Amino acid sequence: MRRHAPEVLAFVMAGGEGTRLHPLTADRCKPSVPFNGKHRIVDFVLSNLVNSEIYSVYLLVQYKSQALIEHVRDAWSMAHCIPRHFVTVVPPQMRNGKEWFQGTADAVAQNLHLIESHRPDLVVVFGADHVYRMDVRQMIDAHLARGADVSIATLPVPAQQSTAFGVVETDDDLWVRGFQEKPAPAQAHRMPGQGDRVLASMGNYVFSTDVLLRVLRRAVDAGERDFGKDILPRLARSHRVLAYDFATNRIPGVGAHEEPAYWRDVGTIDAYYDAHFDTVGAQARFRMNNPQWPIYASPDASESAQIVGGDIRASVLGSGCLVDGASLDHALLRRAVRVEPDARIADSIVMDRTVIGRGARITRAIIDQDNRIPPGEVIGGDPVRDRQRFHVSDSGIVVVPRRYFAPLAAG
Ligand code: ADQ
Repeated sequence: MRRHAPEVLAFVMAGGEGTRLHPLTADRCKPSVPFNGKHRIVDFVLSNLVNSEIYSVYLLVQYKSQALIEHVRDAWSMAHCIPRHFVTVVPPQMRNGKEWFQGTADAVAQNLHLIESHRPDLVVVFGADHVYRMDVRQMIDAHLARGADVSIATLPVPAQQSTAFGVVETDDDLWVRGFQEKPAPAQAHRMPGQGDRVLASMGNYVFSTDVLLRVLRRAVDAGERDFGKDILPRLARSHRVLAYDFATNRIPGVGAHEEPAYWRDVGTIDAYYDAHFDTVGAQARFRMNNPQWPIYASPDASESAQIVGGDIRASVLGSGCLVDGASLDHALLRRAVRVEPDARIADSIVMDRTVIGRGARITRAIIDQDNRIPPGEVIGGDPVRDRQRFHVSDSGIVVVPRRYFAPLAAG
């Protein structure tokens, strides 16, 4: 039981360009990329913070942030009458010179005045491109109980994935002895006795405020710009840096069961696609719906989905969808998608307001929003043909950009 809840200020790092999610990030930043039937990726971190009773949240944005700003306005405006309850978007304001945020640490360093004016006990700095549930209070409790200066949320991943993560080396008590940012697998520090696995940073940090202020003031002078590349490798040698074991984080589940720990970086097309299908099915690895730990989305005034007829298996239909005599097998349709007779969608994600024309075949594809797929069109299933028109991921997922097939004019 927590006795005195510390004052916590959160920074959510939402400025990532998301080049590996291209073309989904052609005109929106990574955190505002849609996810599942009605969410955007940023909703996971924001829900985790708010469900953890952390209500003072600054969202640091940069690239192509218009969609994200509108989403935060629609989905995350918290009661104005309660002091210190806010999710506020902070654009780069060039307070330390004529430059945008040059990296994650620089983004926070350019906003030190916000920390100074709030005077919290702790500052949490969390990434915005992960699908997960996490009770941040449990990490904070570990940070305080162990007397850490900094805590890094961690979990084991296969060593071949080391180039995508910060790799943490700890002693037996989880004190961090070394930090390598995205090392090659051959150089990555292996977890003792854990097979060929490394301990990965989840990009979520808890800082004691005075430590963070000192570190970032020095970083500005030393030209250090990134937590993963510059700050954490240095702090691992000089400060009490704790690895927080994400596997110990407990989330109440549906019914009597605890929710199994799940975390996924969705920074690539393949990881993004796979994470969607982890949410589908009666035994889904990750359930979007957990009333004990909701993942909030923007309010939705559209009507319920309607199935006129068809053959439908293991699929998700967002509100306002209309399926008329089509076949859906592992199809994830977001809001107001219309599927016309004899169309077939398999192992695919279709985003808002898209129309799948009569008899079209969509296989292992992501169709971004506002497309009108012509009758009889075939997308997916033939990498050579698909590559001539579209981006195709390493594992063969075809991505059709927004408005590639222009929608008909209204009326
Ligand atoms: P990456 O996710 O590859 O690795 P990065 O691209 O810096 O690192 O993104 C981290 C977060 O910060 C993302 O949410 C991104 O949107 C945001 N961001 C990036 N640049 C920003 C900027 N200039 N301004 C504001 N926000 C910005 C990081 C860590 C690794 C860790 C992985 C876990 O560096 O050590 O293992 O996250 O996914």
